[in-house]
Amino acid sequence: AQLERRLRRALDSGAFRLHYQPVVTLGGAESSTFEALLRWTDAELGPVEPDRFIPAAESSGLIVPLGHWVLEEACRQLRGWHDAGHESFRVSVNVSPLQFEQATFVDDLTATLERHGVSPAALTLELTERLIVRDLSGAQHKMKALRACGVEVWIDDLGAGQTALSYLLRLPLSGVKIDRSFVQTLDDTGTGQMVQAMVALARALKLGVVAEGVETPEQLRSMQTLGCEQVQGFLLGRPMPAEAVVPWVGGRA
Ligand code: G
Ligand code: G
Ligand code: MN
Ligand code: NA
Repeated sequence: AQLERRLRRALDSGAFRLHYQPVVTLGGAESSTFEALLRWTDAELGPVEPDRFIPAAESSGLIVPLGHWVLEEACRQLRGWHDAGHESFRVSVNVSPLQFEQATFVDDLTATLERHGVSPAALTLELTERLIVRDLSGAQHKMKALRACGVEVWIDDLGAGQTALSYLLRLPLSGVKIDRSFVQTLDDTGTGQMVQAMVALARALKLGVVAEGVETPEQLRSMQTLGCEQVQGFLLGRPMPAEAVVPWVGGRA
């Protein structure tokens, strides 16, 4: 409850920030998609981990206004990058089930995009399996509307939860992000085959694939060998403040 009060105050006082982590396409194409990640430094508590405050924001319902702020801020930032000549930059935003389940979610999102003059094609939403399990038909309905307006939807943390694989067939998805636990246990028996199977499934469904949590050159080589076309992780780029993104891209060119 105390954390909740602090969260509410942080939201009112503009204490949240977004950091951006690059999603890198292997073998060529310039990297221009960045995952937006919430950061919060409380005056007394210091930096608070999202793994701690997001569950608190979810259980209190604060995740709804906080999630609105995240989308607003991501669109504002996209507009800034596009205006500065980085028209290819895209942002991927994590959306909590409670926020996605709001009846006005799709309308609010399209209004935010319009207000900032940002193309829907510049935005990806990352949804977790939890959401689909809760309300498959509601998720289908909203995802169809999002796809129709040009916003991509990806499944985050694939393999970490309880998705029935059949759900992947029934949703208008653009891609899947393989949970970092797979990348981090590649030496275990069967993990490589599991990743290969997820990649094959994604290919068959014409979905993109991102391997998350790549921290070492060995992991990068393995994921490449297993057929992952895109990777994300500390080895390639840590989450960074917005102002570090353009220099980061420049440093790779
Ligand atoms: O950035 P970090 O790895 O510490 O994030 C921890 C968790 O918090 C991840 O599961 C991530 O998806 C989640 N998270 C980070 N930013 C956001 C956000 O803006 N909205 C939601 N709903 N979750 C987020
Ligand atoms: O659940 P989600 O995939 O959205 O979580 C994203 C979180 O993963 C971010 O908070 C980010 O800080 C973290 N992350 C990104 N790359 C790595 C990595 O290479 N290793 C670890 N341990 N965490 C990572
Ligand atoms: Mn994510
Ligand atoms: Na993830």
